[in-house]
Amino acid sequence: MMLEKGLRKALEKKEFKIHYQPKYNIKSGTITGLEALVRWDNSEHGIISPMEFIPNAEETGLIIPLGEWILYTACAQNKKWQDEGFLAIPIAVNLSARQFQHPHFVDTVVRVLNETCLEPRYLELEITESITMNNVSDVIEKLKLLKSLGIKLSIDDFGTGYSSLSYLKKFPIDSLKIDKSFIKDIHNDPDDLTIVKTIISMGHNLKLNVIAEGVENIEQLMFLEKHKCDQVQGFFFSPPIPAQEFSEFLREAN
Ligand code: G
Ligand code: G
Ligand code: MN
Ligand code: NA
Repeated sequence: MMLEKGLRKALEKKEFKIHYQPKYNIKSGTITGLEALVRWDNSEHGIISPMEFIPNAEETGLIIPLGEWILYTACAQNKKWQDEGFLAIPIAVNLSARQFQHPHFVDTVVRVLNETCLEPRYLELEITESITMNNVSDVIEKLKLLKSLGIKLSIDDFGTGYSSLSYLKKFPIDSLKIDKSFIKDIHNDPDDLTIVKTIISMGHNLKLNVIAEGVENIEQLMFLEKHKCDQVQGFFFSPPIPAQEFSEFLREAN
């Protein structure tokens, strides 16, 4: 298949790039973390969104080497910033279900942390509800193992999957990321506001940190602050940007 061949070549040719997006504490306004988001910088087509190639990488299994490259690059970059004297904050890496399900996944994470010398508490893994499609007790075992290493865990796109409530109690997670589709009209749509308020209070009752993604304007930010959301992320603050530019955010935070 053409895309698959293209993706393999792109890995060899090092055409993948990682962009970084800051996360902020809503009360203090300080930077509390960042998320790594992959892009394909293709010589012919320019920047290609992961939405266009991650599904194919999952189907073909290429997500295993690509995912490892992303994990390694994100951890190495975070360690580099720490070594340069910037504020130490966790870097969040998105995981595909297939990557998480791979039998060597935990070993890979441990090896990457060792190779990059990044302390586990400065790595956060963002999983989606789709990982629960597989054997749930296996999933819990793996999550517990990662958690015991000191790695942070969060559920991404929260509210868009299914069976979200039963496993919230069973999974050793730290944070819930409210999906951006609920944030979009939070200031106009009473249903969305109800959903967001409910997720925040449920998260807090379960002692979880709650973060809103896709914050694009001040109205959304004010609603989230009023309803005690812990953290925010979105275009209002910054889109995902290259490492070089991100250093400027860290410089300001120091
Ligand atoms: O940043 P952007 O809007 O282009 O991301 C689109 C989608 O691709 C999102 O669902 C995001 O979670 C996913 N994505 C971005 N980077 C990665 C990655 O490194 N690994 C995986 N598995 N998904 C990613
Ligand atoms: O699935 P995940 O939540 O990891 O994907 C995050 C996606 O959302 C990325 O593609 C990222 O580029 C995008 N994103 C980040 N901030 C905003 C925002 O404020 N608005 C919108 N529409 N997308 C955003
Ligand atoms: Mn994410
Ligand atoms: Na998301």
